[in-house]
Parts: sequence; structure tokens; C-alpha cells
Amino acid sequence: MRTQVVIIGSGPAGLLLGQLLVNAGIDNIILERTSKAHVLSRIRAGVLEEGTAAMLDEAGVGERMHREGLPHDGFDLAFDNRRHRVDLHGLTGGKRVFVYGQTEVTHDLMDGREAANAVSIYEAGNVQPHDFDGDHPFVTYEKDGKTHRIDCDFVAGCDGFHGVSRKSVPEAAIETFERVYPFGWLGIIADVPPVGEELIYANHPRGFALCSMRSTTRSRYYVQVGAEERVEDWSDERFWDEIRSRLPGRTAEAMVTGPSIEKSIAPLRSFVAEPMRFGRLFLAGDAAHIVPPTGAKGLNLAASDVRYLFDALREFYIEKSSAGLNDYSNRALARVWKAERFSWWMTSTLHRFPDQGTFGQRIQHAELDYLFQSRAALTMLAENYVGLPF
Ligand code: RFL
Ligand code: PHB
Repeated sequence: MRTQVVIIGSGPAGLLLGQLLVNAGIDNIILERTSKAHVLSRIRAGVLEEGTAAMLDEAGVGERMHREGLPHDGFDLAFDNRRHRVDLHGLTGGKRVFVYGQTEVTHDLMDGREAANAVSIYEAGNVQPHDFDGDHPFVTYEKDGKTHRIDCDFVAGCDGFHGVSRKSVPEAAIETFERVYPFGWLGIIADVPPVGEELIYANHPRGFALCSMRSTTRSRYYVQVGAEERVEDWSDERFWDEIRSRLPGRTAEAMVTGPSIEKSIAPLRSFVAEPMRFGRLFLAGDAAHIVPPTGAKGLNLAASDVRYLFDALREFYIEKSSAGLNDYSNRALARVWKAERFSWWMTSTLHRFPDQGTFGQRIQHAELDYLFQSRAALTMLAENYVGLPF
């Protein structure tokens, strides 16, 4: 087989890149290790920046997002038993975010790909990129007991943090930067109306909590838990008691509880690999970087990488220029590091750290207090949350 671009991974990064390329008449094949159903069953991100939403429109798959997604003009930060509103819209000159689940984004992109008759190969085993440091890269994979080979011009490594693309690069060619946080997020989904009209991020002596949602009838809630905690030890009742104990009294009283339909623990990590290009292999999304979820940036960063990579590939095929491809890594990393900084800052400001001590707690409190006394400080938060320009 031969194609122009082999995309490894059928998460949001791979699917979005694939759809934009298909629409531009650039041939591509997606290779995914797991099944379609498995990709769709992963419950992850929930907040889209306007730039991400605009890319879904550009890809021709934004219709349901506009119909079912919830535009949010702000969110609340809760501390000292009170909620303080961050007016995203007012602080950023009219910007907002969309609450629309990653599962739905993935679903819409898969439907778009099917309608365009583009090729995706699911349950592709042992995917391996080869010879990407030369002019004739190819990718091999196993399916139905046979080894297959696809020759291509470029390989897009969109295969997430545990994927094969980054691992195929010689260690000496890559530098990594990492921070692992000493806690995780225990998250649940329940078919109960969300406690607030907007998201609530809470800093509390018992730890961080987040009230998010997927719709007006489905809530997504999280609490910070120790890195060693096991999900089996968290009954629904224990979860509801814990989250209510971390929220202001009136919010806790208003919270509607019910049986969870999903419950899991995610570790928190910051990670960046540099560069993001190795010859004809390009990394995008979680394959190149991870942020802790506190800033709602992971999926949005995957989309901004795809913005730069798609523009560069289009320039290569249509304008016969390699300038965008040569710039890709630097352009993407400049935005990645700003989102890394913001996600680290949100995480540091809102969580309890085992070693923070009373001094650290007072500093954290001063930071929160300052935010709501300074429009400049709050604007810093708001402009990062709605997403920096591409
Ligand atoms: P994905 O989604 O991990 O997709 C990678 C795909 O590649 C496949 N794969 C392979 N395929 C072939 N061969 C191999 N060897 C392969 N290895 C892996 C995988 O099966 C998979 O299908 O990466 P992508 O596309 O870069 O997308 C990144 C986002 O999924 C991620 O950043 C977000 O989910 C992060 N995130 C959030 N991001 C936001 O922007 N806003 C949020 O509100 C938000 N909340 C979250 C989050 C992540 C969370 N968890 C669980 C990590 C909340 C949580 C709890
Ligand atoms: C979510 O709804 O899953 C969500 C929302 C905001 C975040 C992280 C996760 O910062």
C-alpha cells in the first residue's frame, strides 16, 4: 500500500489531522491499535477552546457540537467557603469555552471520516514506523496474522503518551522534561443535574475538587486523591461525602447525588519531549506532551499541534514549500510550553501538596486572594483558560 501521510493513533489528534487532510485532498491512512468501540469508551476531556471548536467546524464536523455543546462564559473558583466567579467573557473581550465531551468529539470525527470513505485500520498490531530519517519512510503493522507495509511521504505520530512513535526515536535525539505530581484525580460520571450552571474548581484543606458536566443532566465530578489510592476503595457514597466536604456549604447542600456510571483514577503529570519532528516523523498531541488536567488543556493542545502540522503539510503539497514543516517543532513547542506553565500553575494553586507545609498554604491562599483583587491577575488566568492564539 501507499499513501501520502500515515497517521498512527485514532484519538482526537489523529482523527482531526486526518479529516483536515482528507478535505484538502491529501491522502492518508489511520492505524489504531485498539478497536473503535474502545477509543469511544474512554471518558476524558470536557472543555474545548474556541480555537479547537473552530477547527472542528473547519473539518466539517462541528454541527452537533453547536447543537448539543454548552457555551460557558465563565467558571467559579471556590475557597474559604465561598465561590468567586471568573468572568472569562468579560476579561477576554468576548471569548468563551464549550463544554462538549472528548467522546463526542471523537464520535463526530469518526462519522466524518466514514462519510468521506477514508481508510482507518483498527486493531492494527505491532505498528512500527521505519526509515523516517530518510526520504522514503514506511510503516508496518500486523493484522489477521499477516504483516502489512504502507509506504508514505510522512508519518504523523498521534498515538498518545504510551504510543510507539516517540519510542521509535533514538534516545540521543530527544530530550524530555517531566514532573510527576504526588496525587491523582478520582473522577465519576453520574446522571444527575450539575450543581452549578458553570464549572466549579475548589481549593480546600481536604484537597482539590472539580464540578464539571457533560450536559444539563449529566455531571462529571473529580476529587484529588493520594497517588496510592485504589478506585475499589471508593464507594459512590464515600465519593459524594468527600466532594461535598470540599465545597462551600450551600453548594454542597444543593448537590444532587446518584449512582455513578463511570469511576476511575487518573495520575497527574507534566511532560514535554523536544523536538517534535524527526526527519519525516512528526509528533502531535499526548505523544509529545502531557499536562495535568487542571487547566483543561490536553485535548486543546492536541488540536493546536494539528493546526500547525496540517498547515505545514498543506503548504508542502499545495505550495511545494517545506518552510512550515521546518518550523513545526519550534512553533508547536512555543505554545506547548505556555500551556504547560498554565496547567502547572493551576495545579499548584488549587491542590494540597504533601510537603507544602503551613508556609506553602499561606502562599497559596495569598495567590487566590490576590487573583480576586487584581483584574490584571485574573486576566492572566482568563486568557490562558480560553486558549492562547495559535
Ligand atoms: P489519545 O487520545 O491518547 O489517542 C492516542 C491514540 O493512539 C492509540 N495508540 C496506538 N495506535 C497504534 N499503534 C500504537 N502503538 C498505539 N499506541 C497508542 C491509542 O489507542 C489512542 O487511540 O491522544 P491524543 O489524540 O493526542 O489526544 C489527547 C487527549 O486525549 C488528552 O490530552 C486529553 O484527554 C486530556 N484531558 C483534557 N484535555 C482537555 O483539553 N480538556 C479537558 O477538560 C481534559 N480533561 C483529560 C481530562 C485527560 C484525563 N485523563 C484521563 C488523562 C480529564 C482526564 C481525567
Ligand atoms: C472535565 O469535564 O472532564 C474536565 C473539565 C475541566 C478540567 C478537567 C476536566 O479542567
